Amino acid sequence: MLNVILFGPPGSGKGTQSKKLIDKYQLVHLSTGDIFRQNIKDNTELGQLAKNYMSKGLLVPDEVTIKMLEAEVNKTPNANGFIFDGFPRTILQSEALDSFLASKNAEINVLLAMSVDEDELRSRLKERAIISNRPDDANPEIIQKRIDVYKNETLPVMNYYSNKNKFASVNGVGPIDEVFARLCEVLDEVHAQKNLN
Ligand code: B4P
Repeated sequence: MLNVILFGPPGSGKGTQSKKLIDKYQLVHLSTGDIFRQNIKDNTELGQLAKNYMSKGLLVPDEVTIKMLEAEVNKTPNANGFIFDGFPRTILQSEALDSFLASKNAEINVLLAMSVDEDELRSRLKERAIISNRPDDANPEIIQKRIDVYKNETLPVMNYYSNKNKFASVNGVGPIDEVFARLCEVLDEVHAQKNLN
């Protein structure tokens, strides 16, 4: 199993790159943001709750998010591995993910971060707002809130995996295919290393 956390600030390209990576490495894509948006569209109870937080640029509470993620993983017991896109976003989510995977004799192999400067993030999200119909992209104040939440609540996740020697980072700025090639270089190495052990 190859389990990868694709990590980065809002608009860094996690969703964009995940779609390409799952094809190449035959992994299951789990995007907590996509699952919340689908629930909002279907007007489920979870969707109504998530909407309250997402529309303000805040994180959905850990308890709800962790339960939802675990249920999604359990839907594909025979997966080759997962790309976790947008999860974990807090230390509590990281600890929950690690013990959940350990209960299945599995683990995170690497947290792969994409670094993108704030001006570039703001400009990407502003552009996406034109086509995405996402309320959290439409307002510059909410975009800033998401960036601030990332710095305060999500960045510590990087140190958490770095302390476990499971951290790598690539430059997330540049054409999509170039960023993809950078990610593949790291993942090929992680894959080769894993097969050696
Ligand atoms: P997410 O759905 O995870 O979305 P995101 O972080 O905003 O964007 P992403 O990084 O995936 O960017 P994308 O590829 O689309 O989160 C949304 C919200 O859901 C959160 O704010 C939170 O409220 C909630 N949520 C989700 N997970 C949660 C959790 N675990 N706990 C609690 N709450 C949670 O790229 C952005 C744009 O850039 C696109 O338009 C793309 O075309 C463009 N782009 C991508 N790569 C580019 C490149 N190399 N160059 C130029 N443009 C590029």
